[in-house]
Amino acid sequence: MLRRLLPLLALLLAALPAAAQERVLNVFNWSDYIDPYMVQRFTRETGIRVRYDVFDSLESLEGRLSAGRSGYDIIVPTSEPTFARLLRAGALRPLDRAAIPNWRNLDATLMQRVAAIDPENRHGAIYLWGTVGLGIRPDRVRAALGADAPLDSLGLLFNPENAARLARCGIMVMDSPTDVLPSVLRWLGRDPNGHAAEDHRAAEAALMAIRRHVRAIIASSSILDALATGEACVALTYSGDVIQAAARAQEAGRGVEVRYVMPREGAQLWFDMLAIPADAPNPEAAHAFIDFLLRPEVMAAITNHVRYPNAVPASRPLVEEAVRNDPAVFPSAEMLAGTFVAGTPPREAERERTRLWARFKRGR
Ligand code: N2P
Repeated sequence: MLRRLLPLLALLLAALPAAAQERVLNVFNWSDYIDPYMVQRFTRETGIRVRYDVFDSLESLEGRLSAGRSGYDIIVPTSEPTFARLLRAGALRPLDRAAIPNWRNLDATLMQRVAAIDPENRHGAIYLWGTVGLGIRPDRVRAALGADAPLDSLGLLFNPENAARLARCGIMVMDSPTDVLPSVLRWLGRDPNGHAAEDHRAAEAALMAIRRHVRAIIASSSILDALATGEACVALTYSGDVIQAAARAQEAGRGVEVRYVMPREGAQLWFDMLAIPADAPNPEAAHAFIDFLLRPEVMAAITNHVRYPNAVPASRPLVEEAVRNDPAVFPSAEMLAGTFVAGTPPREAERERTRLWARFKRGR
């Protein structure tokens, strides 16, 4: 019986359109960057199974994609430099707006900001955004530096005297030259996007001056864990990661207080883009996923879960009040005025940044 049915089944399958057979969406997203329940919901609603991989730095995302044929349908690169570079290399697929009716939910002003590198926003929608700043344990920092410690200054980290006194409670820096060097240059009063030899020399000197006080230069995902357990008292990393760590520390109830501070010297502001690789195996599912994510209630759930702001204003009233009113999650216009955005350094400068970063990690 079965043997007679099999050829019939094969015939039926062959008659189905390829996409209906495939029904798999391959996602490559940052770690701790979605509400997992929303992924399940997408599968429940569409029948599309999601294979979900994570990365925790732009360097690892770029490394994975540069060879081509990554097998991913959705990637989430930061607008600059990674998204801009992939776009220029022809590695992204133009989006079919007709398949993304929820595109109209996107904040036009925010999207305008990324249109400078992607004319008419043809290749990407903003997923979430945030800043680079400091995760601190205020009590530990005050204990080490005194009651009037400059809690919101990059000087906690980059002033070697401060770093020496904070070394014992744990200084950490995320392992990403791309997302750390602009803040180093800003601290030095230089153009955060400077990439002359002189900029690199100055940044390296500043990093080397604190190197022996830095306990760990590790993946951003590990920094999140270290902040949550109280192992780090000053860490340079992504805003929402610190806020997630603070929430975890509070839940653990062991008296670890963690706070996110946007540096008074100016924080790096970034936008992460939902994009489809040019060679994505299932672009149809990718479009369906982007459309799903841009629903206000889905976006609100994601912001609640990961503590990063999104680009869908209609989600805002659905975000939990405590998250909505937290200026560390949603910075005020005034706070945003002091931020800067990273650019896309030329290849040779990028190589120099990689080399100086390796020396920083080695300590010589
Ligand atoms: C999430 C990291 C935030 C993305 N863990 C930084 N662009």
